[in-house]
Amino acid sequence: MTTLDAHAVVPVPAEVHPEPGVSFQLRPDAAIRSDSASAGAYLAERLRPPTGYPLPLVDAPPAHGIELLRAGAGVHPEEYSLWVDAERVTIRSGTDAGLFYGVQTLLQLLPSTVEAGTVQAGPWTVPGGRIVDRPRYAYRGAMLDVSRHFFGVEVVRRFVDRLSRYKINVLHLHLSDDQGWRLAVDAWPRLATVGGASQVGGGGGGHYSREEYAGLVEYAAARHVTIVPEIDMPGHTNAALSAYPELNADGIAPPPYTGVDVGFSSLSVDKEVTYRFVREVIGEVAALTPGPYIHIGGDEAQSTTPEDYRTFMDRVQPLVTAAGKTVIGWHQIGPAAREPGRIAQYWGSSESPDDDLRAALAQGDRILLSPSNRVYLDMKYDAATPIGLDWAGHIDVRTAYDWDPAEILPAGADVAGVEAPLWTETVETPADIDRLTYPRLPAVAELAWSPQRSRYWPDFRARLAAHEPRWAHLGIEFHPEY
Ligand code: IFG
Repeated sequence: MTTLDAHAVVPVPAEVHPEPGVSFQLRPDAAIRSDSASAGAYLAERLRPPTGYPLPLVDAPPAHGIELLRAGAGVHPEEYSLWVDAERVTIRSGTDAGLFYGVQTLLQLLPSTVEAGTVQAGPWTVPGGRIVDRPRYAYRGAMLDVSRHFFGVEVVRRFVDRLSRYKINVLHLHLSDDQGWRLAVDAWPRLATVGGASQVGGGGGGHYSREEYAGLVEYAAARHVTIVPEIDMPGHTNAALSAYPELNADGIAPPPYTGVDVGFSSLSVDKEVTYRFVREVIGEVAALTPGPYIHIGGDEAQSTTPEDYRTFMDRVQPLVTAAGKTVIGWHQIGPAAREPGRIAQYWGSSESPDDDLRAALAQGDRILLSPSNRVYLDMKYDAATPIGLDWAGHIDVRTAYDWDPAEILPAGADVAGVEAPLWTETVETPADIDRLTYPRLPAVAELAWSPQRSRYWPDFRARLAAHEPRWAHLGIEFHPEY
């Protein structure tokens, strides 16, 4: 990279001001000074292995090195600036999150060998100049469906660590569905032991203990990723119904389900035990979740009459508010009474909004955009993609990238942000996750972070290609054609 504007940073920063003739080269005598202990430690942990330099954390401004300063509270809480001079790189932000994002940008300005786990030859050079950057949307998410196929904490941690490099700040965990219940609930222990014992195809399934879930929350928070847990209801509930006969209208528990159909299950709207179940589950999940949201699903409730659906949603949404959290639901929740701050997650086509979305907009919901023909990561890239589905169409990287979230909804709609779901009916291994997620998730990350005026497919495609060596160092088995 000769000058700063020749960078390959993803997401592309809002402002890049090169200073030709100036460059910074990290030397073995460099030190790090950080007003934020967590940001400083993170930067040191990322730089020491590939450089082999000691990179001590110091209290005074280093003669040569990197400074992370809590200063300059920008217009946006995640805003940061990054200055590159001959002897010093200085990152400033009003928040730890902003410093973390400045560090991600700095790491992407360094050679891709910075992602290697072993000492690499330098030089570790960054061209001079200044970057000022801030996100377009506050909610920049990915969803992992751990119900259809269960993935243990190590896989989820790796998923989080990688997406945080692209300034994604939400992981939505789809914790329950017909095929599996994945989080232990003390008041209803059979949910995990019976409801979590299988998965699509009949494999052993699994679940997170309360402690494992808390560990995931902590791991994600250290990377400024908020966990949004989803307990899908009233549909997509066969796993819960198979664990507790009393939850079923006829008092008979259905067998565990290992297929891939949807829409056949429903909680019993007219049984009081249903509402005790929902209240106690939401209470335990909320107590384990520091983030502001609980997602209650609400999609494909084809075995619940519209009247029952409204009755159910009008009774359970206040339980989320009572637990101190804000409701997120798939956009079918739109017609139901609105709880304060509610977010409707839109998963229809980007070309044709539907009545439920219009109802959500009319109620004043904030909209989280997940148009299935654009960002459903379980869609095949093309007909040759060995895994994935195609009901929403094929999604190549350009399809995932080349749209404007502001154009989907009527003017004035309140867009909370963008989220890319990865449903796992056909996703069985970590390599399957990698193949469908990379490179399309970085495309969505740029869509959610960068100004529309800075986004241009040929430029993005070139920057993306420069990330392949980074993915190779990280062991990401990415999809190679785009
Ligand atoms: N739609 C279902 C998902 C999953 C998906 C697969 C939503 C909100 C199809 N609901 O997307 O459970 O089966 O692409």
